[in-house]
Parts: sequence; structure tokens; C-alpha cells
Amino acid sequence: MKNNILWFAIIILLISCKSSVIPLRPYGATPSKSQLEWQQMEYYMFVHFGPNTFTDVEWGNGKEDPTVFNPSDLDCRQWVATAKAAGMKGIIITAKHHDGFCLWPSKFSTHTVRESSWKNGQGDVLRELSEACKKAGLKFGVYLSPWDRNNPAYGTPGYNQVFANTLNEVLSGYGDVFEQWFDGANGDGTKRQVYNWPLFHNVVYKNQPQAVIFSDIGPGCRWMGNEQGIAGETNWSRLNTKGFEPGSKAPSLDTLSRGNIAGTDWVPAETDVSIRPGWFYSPSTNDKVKSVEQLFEIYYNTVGRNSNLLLNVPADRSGRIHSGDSIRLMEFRNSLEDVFKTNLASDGIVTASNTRGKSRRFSPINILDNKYDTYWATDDNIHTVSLVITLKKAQTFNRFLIQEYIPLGQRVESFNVEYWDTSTNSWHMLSQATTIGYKRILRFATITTEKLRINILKSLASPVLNNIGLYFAPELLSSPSIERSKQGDVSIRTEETDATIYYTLDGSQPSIASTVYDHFFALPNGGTVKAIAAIHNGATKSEVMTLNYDLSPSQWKVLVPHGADVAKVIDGDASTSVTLNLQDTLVIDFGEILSMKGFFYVPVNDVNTANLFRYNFSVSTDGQVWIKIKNNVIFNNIKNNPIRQDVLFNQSVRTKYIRLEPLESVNYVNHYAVSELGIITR
Ligand code: FUL
Repeated sequence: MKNNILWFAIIILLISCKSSVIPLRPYGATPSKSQLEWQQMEYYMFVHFGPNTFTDVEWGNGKEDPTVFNPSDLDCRQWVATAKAAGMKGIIITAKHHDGFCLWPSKFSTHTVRESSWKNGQGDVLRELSEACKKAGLKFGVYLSPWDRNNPAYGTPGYNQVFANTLNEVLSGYGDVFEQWFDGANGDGTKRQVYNWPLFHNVVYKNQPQAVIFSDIGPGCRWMGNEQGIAGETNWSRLNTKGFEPGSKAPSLDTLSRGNIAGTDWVPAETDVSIRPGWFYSPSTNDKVKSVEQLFEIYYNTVGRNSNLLLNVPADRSGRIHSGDSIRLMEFRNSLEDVFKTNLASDGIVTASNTRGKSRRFSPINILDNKYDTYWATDDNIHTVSLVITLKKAQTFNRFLIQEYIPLGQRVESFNVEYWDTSTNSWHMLSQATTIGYKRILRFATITTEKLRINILKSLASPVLNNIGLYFAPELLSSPSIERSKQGDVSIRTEETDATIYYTLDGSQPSIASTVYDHFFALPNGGTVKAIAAIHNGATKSEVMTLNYDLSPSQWKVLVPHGADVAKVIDGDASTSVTLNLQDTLVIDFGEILSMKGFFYVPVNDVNTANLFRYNFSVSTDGQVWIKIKNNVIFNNIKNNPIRQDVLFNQSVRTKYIRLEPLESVNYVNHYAVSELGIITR
């Protein structure tokens, strides 16, 4: 009896202790199960593939001959093996891009693999890829462009049902789809379609209820607002979507990159960016695959800023991922693993200035236990709080990783990290930042310390953190930069102190046996410059920087418009630009007759700038009689991806003058920007 009373008392005590901790309620909108799983994928592959791969354009017009699509050696298992070896968790394929060409034999189109020469019209890329993904345990996702430049119904209400049928066909025929990617592009201004988004979403929900729907505004995940691989430094996973639509009615680019602090819906960010300058494969970009250094920058600016990273690696004309891209991906993965394999804080002791209900369940030690679902939290009224991590011994690091437990919402608005300096016996600031979200990584100069303090400065509700890590990233030697003046003089620079620059002009890879750069050199007629920076006699080398030059504009003059500034368009310096009125035609005099294969336009590399979108282009040998080579054409995808645009002519033309007539800027405003205008003769 006595024993029973004792047990009863213990149970009552336990119950009362437990109930003294107020349950932790979610704050605001929270992720669904699929959104959480999706967020944990972090990094996956985009593959742009289709007729554009063979025609060397970024946007096909839908009139291309389907027989151009003819990969000689298509191997989706090779894509999957590459993605897997790169540490990616899935692949999203452009099943149908703006040209309307379907990579599967769709019943609802006559512009498909069935009409191509590939496998005598018997092939199905979606079948091969979905099966290869399944076999290798990678997730499979689908990009479908509602904008269709081939379908005759496009621009009429009937098209919505055609698109819904197409979507249904894909989502019911190829197994599980983790993400349905809807491109927001809607016509090139000539034909517009009012999309029936509820209809499209219902097709997804019916066939693939777990799929995360991507668009500018979700509902599953949102576009980050640029194609450069940079998420907002402040990045909320919440967004106000009411009253908005994908495409031109989407929230501002700034809002897309930052989210809304008090947003009503959970619409986390996904950043899509290509490993090459364009989205589709082009032989001309084989030497422009992003460097490991650039990929790291992208990783920190996306995954390290609460965004998933969708890295595009286009398949080439053989139907495989080009060796240059796959080698780069492996180099990147190895370096990434080297950095993040050991958490230098893992054996540290953590104390907090507040722990929810003083309960073990919410103890700060949970942030170092490597388990996703255990976390530290504070009492409800505590929004400003500090954590101190004392390491077993002093550690040297330059990366700080922190995670909020997002199943309970995103809460932290700002925080900083300090380190203990034993020489002064005081705390010093290491880094400060705003939001955390699923994952935040901070970079700073290498430091050695045994004590660290994390101060949550502002939070919308009691902070809930589940992970903290400290890492050391070896400094990479950055590639040199190469510039050529208007006169054609090339100079090469490095920001690395004590580094030597080596370069070649014959297309070969530079090494420490190549020419040492010590002075600018003349390259007025163009050529290929490849350079590296190296220290310690080549023991540490940067990646190769390559620049291809054509004729230098040394003798050229801008005839109209007038004004001193306008010479910036031919100064050989892409960092300078001029803004002209849309009425201002640009005429350049080469001073001699040249044989041109095409021209290039360098826009300002900023999505908010009014770059040129639609134009006419003419040539003349005497400045009187003009031949129009391009009439009312557009620079494809220049709004979202404002990079150099190379326009090749069907045949070479001999000319002394060129004339660029602007017709429309990307933002429909009355002016347009030009960084450089040049010619292609090689
Ligand atoms: C954009 C498209 O216009 C590009 O061609 C590319 O597919 C990119 C991922 O989305 O909206």
C-alpha cells in the first residue's frame, strides 16, 4: 500500500513537471510534409535538352524541323550517374520548352520525338530518364512550359485544355514526380495566353499529390527572381500570393528574392542557375563552364541562404552530359565534402541564457546531436537570447552553419556570432546576418578560438534551432581576370598577393611552363587568351580563365546618337554602359569594310535594368543604302538572364557600317541599356 502511494505521488509529480512546459506551437505558415522533404533535398539537377541543343538557340520558335533533334548516343543513365556522383538528389528535365517540342511521343502534339529522326521516331526521353532515376534512387521532376510557340491553339481559350491534357499525360505516365516546374514565360509579346492555373494545379494534385509545384509564386516553391544563382540575403520562406500570378503579374523580383516576413503561405525559394552561360548546350560554351570557385559562390548564396539549388547541366548533342561539365561537378562535390564533412563544434558544450521550461526536451545540447527532429527552444516570451558553445579545444574555422526547425515555422529575424579572444579576454564580432530558415551559412576570415557566442537579436516568436556547425574551407586561389582595351591591348590581373600569372595564346591549357605575364600585350586582331594564377611554384593553382576575342574596335566610331557617353558601347569594357532613348538608333562606322559572321550585344548584367529585347539590325557599305539582316527579332531570355547575346547571320556579309534599331526594351520602358556592341568575324 505504502509503495502504491509512493508510485502515485511520483506519477503526479512527473505529470505536473511535464505540463509545466508550455507546448511549442508552430509559428505562421509551415511546410507540408512534401515541402519539408523537398527542402531537405537542397541540391538537384536541371537538364535543358531539346531541338535548341542542336540549333544553338536559347528559345526555339516552334517552327524548327523536328528531325534536328537527333542525339547520337543518348544515355539518361549517364545523366543520372553524373547527378548522383555530384551529390544531387534528383533531376528535373525540360520535357517541353517554349518551342513546344515534346521529349515524349505526346498524343496532343505533332512536334515531338515521334516526328524526329532519333531512334526512327520510336524513342521516349521521359521513359528513359524516369526509369534511370528510379533505378538509381534519384527523384524525377518535370519542367513543362505553358508558353508554346508551336501549338496552333496557343493564344486561344482552347489551349488551356490542350496544356492540361499534355500535363496529365506526363504526370500519369512516368511514375512519381517530386516537382512540377511551371515556367512563367508567356509569349514574346505577339501572342498572349490567359493561363488557367487552377486547372493546371488540379491536374498535378490528381496525379501527383506529393509533387511540389514550382512557379514564380508556388504554391509549392517559388522562383528566386534571377537566373544568376543569388538568393536574397534576407530570405523568408513565407510569401503573400493572393492577387498575384506567375509571369508578368508576379510580385516584384525583390519580393521574390526576400519573401514576405508576414507572408500568408509557405512558399520556400528555389534558385535555378546554369553551369554554363546559357540554359541549353552550345559548343561555344565548352570553355565557359563555371569554375569550382563560382559553384561555391552559388552554393553559399543559395543553399547557404535558405534556398534550394537547381543547377542546370545541359545534355550535349550526343545526348550525354559533356565531360567538361561532369568533371567540374565532381571537383565541386569533392571540395564541398571536404569542407562540410567534419563539424568542428560536434564535441562542444552548449549553454543557453534561456531554455524552454528548463526542460531537457528543449535543451541546447540538441543543436549538436546531428538529429533533425530534436531542437533547442526558449520560453514563449524570450525572443532575444544567447547560446555559448565551448569547444573541447581551440578550433580553426571560417564557416558557420545554423538551422531553424522549420516544421514549426520560420522565426528568426536577425542574429550575430561572436568569438572569444583569449588575448583580450573579451567577445569579438565574427559575423551578423538576418534570417536563418532551413539553413544559413556564414563566411568570414579564418579564426581560431575555443568559445563562440550566438546571439539571437530579433525573432518573431521563441527561436527554435536544431543544428549548428563550424567548418573550415581552404582558401581557393581565384582565377585571374582578363581585359582588353579598345586599342586591343590585353591585361591580366590577379587579386592574389604573391601569385604569378601564366598564359597561353594558342588555345592550350596554361601551366607554370607557359609564358609569365608581366606586361600588357597587343591582340588587336583577336584570339584566345587562357590564364592561371599560381603560388609556391605551381603547388597551388587557380582554375583557368579563358577569353575569346574578335577584332578590337580601335578604329570604330559611333556616328549616332551623339554624346560623349555613347562611346562606351565600343570601349571594349563591359563594365561601362550607356542608356539610350528607344528612339535612338545606334550606328557604328568601322572605318573599313569587314566581313561579319554576326554581331554581339552585351546588356547590363542586372535583371532590373531595361536592356534591349526587340530590334532590327542592318548593314551598309556606304552608310546610305542599308540591308536589313534581322527584322523585328528578339534577344531570347534576355530579361531573366542578361548575358552577352551572340547573333549569327545565315551567311557572312561585307560591311562598313552597322545599325541597331531598338524596338522594345525588356521592361517596356522608353529607354534601353548597352554595355557593348561588337562583331563576330571568326
Ligand atoms: C526561363 C526560360 O525562358 C529559359 O529558357 C529557361 O528555361 C529558364 C529555366 O526559365 O523562364
